Amino acid sequence: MTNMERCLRINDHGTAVMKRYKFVGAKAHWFAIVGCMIGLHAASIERVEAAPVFFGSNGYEFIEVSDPFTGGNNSWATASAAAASRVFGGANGHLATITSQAENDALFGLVSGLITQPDVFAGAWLGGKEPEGWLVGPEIGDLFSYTNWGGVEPNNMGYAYMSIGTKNAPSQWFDDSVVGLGQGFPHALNDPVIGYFVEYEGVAPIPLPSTASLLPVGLAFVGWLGWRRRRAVPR
Ligand SMILES: [Ca+2]
Ligand SMILES: [Ca+2]
Repeated sequence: MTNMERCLRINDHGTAVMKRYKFVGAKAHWFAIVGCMIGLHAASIERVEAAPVFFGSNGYEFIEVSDPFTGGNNSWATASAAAASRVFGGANGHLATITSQAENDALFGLVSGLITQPDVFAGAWLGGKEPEGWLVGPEIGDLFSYTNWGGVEPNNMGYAYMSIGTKNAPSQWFDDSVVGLGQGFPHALNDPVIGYFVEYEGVAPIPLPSTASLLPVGLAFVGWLGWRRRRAVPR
């Protein structure tokens, strides 16, 4: 729904109120709509996107890459740059850094159920590498504290990714091998990384005011215009 459509709807509800305050007629109708649209526009400036999911005060999302095994489409470096260029709530993202089981669970929760095919091994990049530890975010330079390696991992001194498919230790971590284009590049069979997790630090959600609460903005604008008109009338 566009802002204009929202305001037309709000204004229909507000007609009775406008009549009570004698703001009737076509001009008042349009003044109210303009005021409403100004209010909606002001609200939208502060609005944060709804897509990322919150865990604590951080936002998280999973980005699936189309054609992830072609060239550098989904290399760790490409994914890291893409994550850093994303903005949510005024904060730039970074490849997710996982420092607790709860954070791991929250991230896996973003994708569990997304891949419904049985026996699919898929993965999503994280912001670290073995043995260096975290390479991005506030933990940059830190060795891994919490880890969730699966089976024999880490066994390749590679970039970390989480298994997000339905087999091969879902929610556990792997480090990528040199098979295919080399370290940091996914491989359809060995390291089937199809996307990446983005984390945004310290972004509190700012809910968009309900459309009903914007009615006073429109009415206040009408009132102000009416006051100006009355003042402008020659006596
Ligand atoms: Ca983190
Ligand atoms: Ca490995």
